[in-house]
Amino acid sequence: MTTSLLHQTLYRWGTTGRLGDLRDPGLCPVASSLDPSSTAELRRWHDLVEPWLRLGDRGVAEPSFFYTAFPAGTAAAGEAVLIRRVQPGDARTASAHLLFGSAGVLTPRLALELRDWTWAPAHLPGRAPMVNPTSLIAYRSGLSDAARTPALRHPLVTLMSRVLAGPGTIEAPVTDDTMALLWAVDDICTVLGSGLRDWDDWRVAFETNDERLWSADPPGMFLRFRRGVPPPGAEPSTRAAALALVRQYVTGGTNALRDLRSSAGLNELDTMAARVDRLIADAPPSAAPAPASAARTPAPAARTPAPAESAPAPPRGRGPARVAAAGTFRASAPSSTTGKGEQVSCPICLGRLDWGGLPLYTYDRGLNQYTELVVPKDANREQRARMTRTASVRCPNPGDTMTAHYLPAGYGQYGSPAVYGFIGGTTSGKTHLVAAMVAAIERGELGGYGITAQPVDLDRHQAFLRDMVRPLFTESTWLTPTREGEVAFADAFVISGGGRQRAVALFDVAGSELSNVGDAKRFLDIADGLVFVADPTRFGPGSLGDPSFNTVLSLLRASGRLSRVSAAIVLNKADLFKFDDPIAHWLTRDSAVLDAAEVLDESADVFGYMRQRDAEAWTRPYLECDRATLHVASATGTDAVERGVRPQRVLRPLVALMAMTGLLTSAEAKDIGI
Ligand SMILES: Nc1nc2c(ncn2[C@@H]2O[C@H](COP(=O)(O)OP(=O)(O)O)[C@@H](O)[C@H]2O)c(=O)[nH]1
Ligand SMILES: [Mg+2]
Ligand SMILES: [Zn+2]
Repeated sequence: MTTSLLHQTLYRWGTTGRLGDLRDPGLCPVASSLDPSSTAELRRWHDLVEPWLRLGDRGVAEPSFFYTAFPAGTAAAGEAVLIRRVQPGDARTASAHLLFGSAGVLTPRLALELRDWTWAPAHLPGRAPMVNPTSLIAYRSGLSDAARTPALRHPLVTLMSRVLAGPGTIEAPVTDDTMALLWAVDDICTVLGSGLRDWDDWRVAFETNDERLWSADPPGMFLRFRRGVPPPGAEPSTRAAALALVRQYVTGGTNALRDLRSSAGLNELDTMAARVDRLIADAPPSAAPAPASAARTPAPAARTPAPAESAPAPPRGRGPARVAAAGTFRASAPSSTTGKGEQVSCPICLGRLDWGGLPLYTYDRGLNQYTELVVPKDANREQRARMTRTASVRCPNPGDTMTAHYLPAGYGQYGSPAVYGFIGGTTSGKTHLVAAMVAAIERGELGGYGITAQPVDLDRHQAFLRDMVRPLFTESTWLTPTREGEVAFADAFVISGGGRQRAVALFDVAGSELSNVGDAKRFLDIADGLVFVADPTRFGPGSLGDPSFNTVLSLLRASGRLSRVSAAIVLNKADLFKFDDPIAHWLTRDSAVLDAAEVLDESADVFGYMRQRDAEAWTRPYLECDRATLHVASATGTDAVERGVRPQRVLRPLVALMAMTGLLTSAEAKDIGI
């Protein structure tokens, strides 16, 4: 009969113990809850665990936890053991504490929960009591939160890729996150395969801090953590599947994994191996979605700096267009190639248009406006080609409140644009942030990342520069508040950065009250990326966070698009908190290099900072969106703009979004925001 009580045995270094004298000194059982009238059980367990009780010459201060369950068909089938081994110095300092019993009770999770239990020292009287796990509740602590923090995402994907490659021993370095990583791996494996026919092979066994030169591997899935070993590399064939699992886990915990298990049709498969095979077969080959018909050349991160475009004189154009009227947005499906030409969506009015056959326009820099292009009848093919290369077409689809706008004649080849929106309450700093980003793009600063950007509609771009950029940068005045609660087009660029060219459109989405929810809804039906602008002056205890964040997340959840949107959370106005740790650190770092590890470090730091400032609610997009990053930035770099603005790190969230939404295709880009 199985019992929920666990036995314990204490081991101490020596030559004598309850099993009599040993020939060579080593760990001997000195106390146990097993029946003292016979040593048979003690002997049986000693023989079972002996391979893992061997000692090295030198120990380490911290204990190591070893856990395994014994598979069916072995002498101890259905039982499991947890060994807490300590050896602060040479072998004589060693002791070990074993808990063992039914594997159904002593699970990997319980083993991890008991890490901080006040384990008895190894010199109790010979008879120790049995251990009741339920009475240890006070000593058991879960790691659910730690297992889902940003810092763990990357090592977890790597480790899970190795796990999915099949049972066997995996070595990884000991870090502060070892226990949390094991927790996550166990959570994921347990949801996928607990109780299945081949579960014995896949249930996680582990040793958390193995300092010995030689140690034995139990059969099945065994994760051994050692000091100083290099981190394992990801297994390429299973990495995408691992990524999919980790994303679900990090954003939605085990509930999300359960949903995945049924939506991916895993429930009908009755072995873990078959379920893992299915996941691998279904996982997309690359982490980042690529545009529908993009030619997939593995693109190395091109780092050719782009020449800065010299800005033409400011024209007398119109102000930034508002697209507030209902019906302006036409939720556009991804572009598809039709018989007569490509269907693309306009990045400015977001309407769908049939490409081809539209009259051509050219931007007249003297007049600062578009004029119809008349190609002389006698122009030869070459002249005609040269003229049309720089020509534009007028979008045939403007909505009722939308003024005429133009797209480059070659626009049809860019497919559907990447649509980004800026979300945040009134005065969170959206307008200044967009302005600072566009100013940086105008100065050619994306070039440092190997990205070039050309404005889509010169007329509109000039108007944006005149109305939204120059006042801030040239006249050193705060921008006047913009209208809130509606979706406003800001600017659009054609981006190339390794991979094919693609248009990016920036929209200023919402204030605190999304007064025009219908409009926001339509926008969110097509948005690929969101910049959540977090205002640190609003952080504090008791706050429910930014209502616009919450509304947008609810709308996305309702439409089932949460998993298709990437998020960059920007801790904005960082200049106001420049002495806070870790803000100070990140403000001093701004190299134009896309480094996934650095982005992750920054995300983890900002996440921690927000928690420390009682701003958990602002981290929701990170926990809920498919891919997400957190950033430190300041649109103006100062509270005293009259003395000049110095934007800090404003392009980093934008570049991260480009990576997360598949515009950048380098290996590094694919790791951003997972
Ligand atoms: N110190 C500081 N203040 C900022 C920054 N960006 C915006 N602000 C302040 O926040 C106010 C609102 O900014 P705005 O961009 O209009 O916010 P929006 O309502 O979200 O578009 C501005 O008038 C400034 O006072 C920044 O980077 N640093
Ligand atoms: Mg604004
Ligand atoms: Zn349009």
